[in-house]
Amino acid sequence: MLKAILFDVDGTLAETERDGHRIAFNQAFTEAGLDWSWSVEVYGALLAITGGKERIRHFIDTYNPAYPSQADEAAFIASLHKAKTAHYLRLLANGAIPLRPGVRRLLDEARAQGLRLAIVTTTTPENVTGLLEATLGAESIDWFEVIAAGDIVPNKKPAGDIYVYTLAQLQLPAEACLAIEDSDNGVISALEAGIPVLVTENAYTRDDNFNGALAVLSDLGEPGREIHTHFGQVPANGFVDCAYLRALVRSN
Ligand code: XBP
Ligand code: MG
Repeated sequence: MLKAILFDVDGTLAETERDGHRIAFNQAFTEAGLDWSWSVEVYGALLAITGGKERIRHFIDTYNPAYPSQADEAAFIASLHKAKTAHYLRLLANGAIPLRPGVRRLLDEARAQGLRLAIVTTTTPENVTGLLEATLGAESIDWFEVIAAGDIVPNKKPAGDIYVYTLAQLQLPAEACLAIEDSDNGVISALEAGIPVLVTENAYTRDDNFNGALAVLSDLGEPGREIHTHFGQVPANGFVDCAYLRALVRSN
């Protein structure tokens, strides 16, 4: 029986990557005097690497960009990433990033029905609270029993660590939970912890294969707004509600 919904953040709660994280990385690069600039396309390729610090390191290793050689590369990346987080938080506070369709509606319904909620993400903790504050108000931070984020576990998605950590915090078995994710990395991570997954895809993840997901939808949908079911059970009401999530978990 479904007891808790576990939400991924980036690409799932909101389309944060292209017009949020990417812009903030570029602002941090410019501020540091680097001529690096991640285009929409390059950023799409870099998304295969989760975690901002890990993404910067991967960029340095594979694209070999010019930059002043550093005695301590880890410290250099950490300071660039800290600046990036500050830029990202500013973008959020300016209202640059809305929630995806159906997110607020589903959260409201889940809370009304006593379903437990958690956030399970690779991003930095401040980015999660910043997004929640900017979109749902500061009080929404308390709607989530667990906010599992960033470096809290040794290995980021696609490793299952962050989901295993969340299950332990919630003290729930994997089968009592449903993860909502937008990417292969997220699906692999949840499945490694044994948690069933619903996918709401987006422009960056459209070509992912989502192997093992129970269903793949365009988004959570809203009454009167069309959604597409790419795979799995079609939402009977035309949008994702708690009854649909329960049916998905029962079918697992
Ligand atoms: C998103 C990520 C993160 C963000 C950047 O993962 O991979 O790296 O792009 O965040 P998820 P940081 O979809 O699991 O939330 O720069 O704070 O790491
Ligand atoms: Mg995601």
